[in-house]
Amino acid sequence: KKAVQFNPADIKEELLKKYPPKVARKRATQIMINEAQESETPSEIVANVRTIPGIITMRGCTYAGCKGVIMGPTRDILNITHGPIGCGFYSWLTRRNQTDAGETGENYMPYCFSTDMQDQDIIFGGEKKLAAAIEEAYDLFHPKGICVFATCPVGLIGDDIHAVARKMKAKFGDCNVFAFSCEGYKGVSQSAGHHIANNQVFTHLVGENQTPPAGEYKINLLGEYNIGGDGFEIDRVLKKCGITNIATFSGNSSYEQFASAQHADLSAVMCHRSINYVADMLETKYGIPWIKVNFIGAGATAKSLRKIGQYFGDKALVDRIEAVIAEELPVVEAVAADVKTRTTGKTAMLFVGGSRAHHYNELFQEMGMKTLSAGYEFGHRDDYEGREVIPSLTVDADSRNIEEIEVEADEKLYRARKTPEEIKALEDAGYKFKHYDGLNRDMDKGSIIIDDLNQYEAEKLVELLKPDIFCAGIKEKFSIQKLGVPMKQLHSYDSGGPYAGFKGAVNFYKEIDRLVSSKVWSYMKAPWQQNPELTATFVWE
Ligand code: CFN
Ligand code: HCA
Repeated sequence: KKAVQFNPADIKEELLKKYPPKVARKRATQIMINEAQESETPSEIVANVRTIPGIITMRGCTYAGCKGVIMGPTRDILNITHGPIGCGFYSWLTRRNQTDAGETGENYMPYCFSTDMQDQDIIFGGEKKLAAAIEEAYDLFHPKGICVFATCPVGLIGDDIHAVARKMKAKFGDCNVFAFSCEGYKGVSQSAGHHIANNQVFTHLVGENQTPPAGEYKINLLGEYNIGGDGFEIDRVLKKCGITNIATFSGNSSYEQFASAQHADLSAVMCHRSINYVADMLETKYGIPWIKVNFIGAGATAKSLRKIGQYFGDKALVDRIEAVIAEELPVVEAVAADVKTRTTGKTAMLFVGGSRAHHYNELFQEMGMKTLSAGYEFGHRDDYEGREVIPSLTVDADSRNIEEIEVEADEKLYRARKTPEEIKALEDAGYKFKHYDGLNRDMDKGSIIIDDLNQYEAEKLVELLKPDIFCAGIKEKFSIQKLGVPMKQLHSYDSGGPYAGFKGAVNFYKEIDRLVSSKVWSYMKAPWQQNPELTATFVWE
């Protein structure tokens, strides 16, 4: 099958056609025909803004970003959701973050802790119930840390979760209890939850352990969550190279890892979107610089290892990294050469949270595939356009409106249209420069980049461009498959993984080859193929 030829401007128009004019105008600012090449200024996109009411977004909430994403994968901190049971239950392991209990055997991942708020707690307040839940958890497990997460009703009724946490911490003496005001409705997406989690974990935990861990070439791996075992594969490769990973934020992480993060010499940032705040705070407070890495894709993995080697500049390390790459890469390349005979020229669409659309684009390129359209659920402008300036983001997210903080931070961050004079002024004011490419740079000219894609537009895009594979999340999975197009979850990896590192690349090539080469999807008839006239009519009686 040949790649579809299309005029991106027509596609954009088609996507917007059904909307009322005001909605179409707003959505138009979030759909961009890509122009960005090395020498060009990236096209402008509006991102990190509220979803228009009535649109069925793919986004999640602030609680999900804080509890589910950042703190959830930590194995020996006991996470209590203060709220109705659904919030705790649905953020419990659906993301497929893997854990290995390690030597201590301490692992709370198999448990789901919640205060299970009821009507009477909403009416009379839930603080006493929360204190009792913390006490019960402490008595049963004696963990090093207990974290408390607010859900929507907690903010609405005004329970002071921080006061409860402080009281319980003082009472126990040997357990660090702290809370997150991550009510689901705050901010515009998961992203605000990341920010809140970053600030609290940095304030209450990082730096607690004064004893430097043993090992050479110490790094922190930021923004890696061990989905489908990705972190295990990255750790295998790092270890083989002789690089010591002090703390992963936060796949299979432990309390001690967070507490020791300030002892690292370098932070390697995998998912910039979710953890850039910690990276900046480690740099500002402890002088630990950060670099962007990407372990999705064999080429990207090799490049990232070399980048780490270059930072330390030590010949022994650089040689070892080269030896590891020389040993690992040929196996991967042999599989790539085989699958490429079937995958070259096939097309993909990638719509994932805040960094995977970018990272997986590289993996598809390694298979000779073309990404027709991609975007983030909740990326900010710097994730699209790249980033050049780093301000200090050490702000107390609980003392101010998180939306205000986000807007302010974004204004300083995004790189695109700053004049050389503006950049110089920022430099003079003490901001350090760092180059970090956004999604635009990696996408072909003429591809379509869409922020906060919704269910309607997803189906329309598939109908118009008929990609060979569509990648997104569980909410999109079945509607896309019903259109006769294979769908791969790039959040939870369905039941697969790891896809990171060298071994992960092999897994991914094989999985995608299977999906795009399968005949089964062609037997599905999409509604418009069966009956082009089919429409639904709403009759107002
Ligand atoms: S593991 Fe990460 S890589 S942390 Fe983030 S922005 Fe989510 S949970 Mo889903 S898969 Fe996704 Fe990224 Fe970073 Fe995952 S693309 S939406 S909040 N994400
Ligand atoms: C979240 C988590 C999620 C959801 C994935 C999906 C994940 O945003 O709350 O929609 O399939 O990766 O588990 O992004």
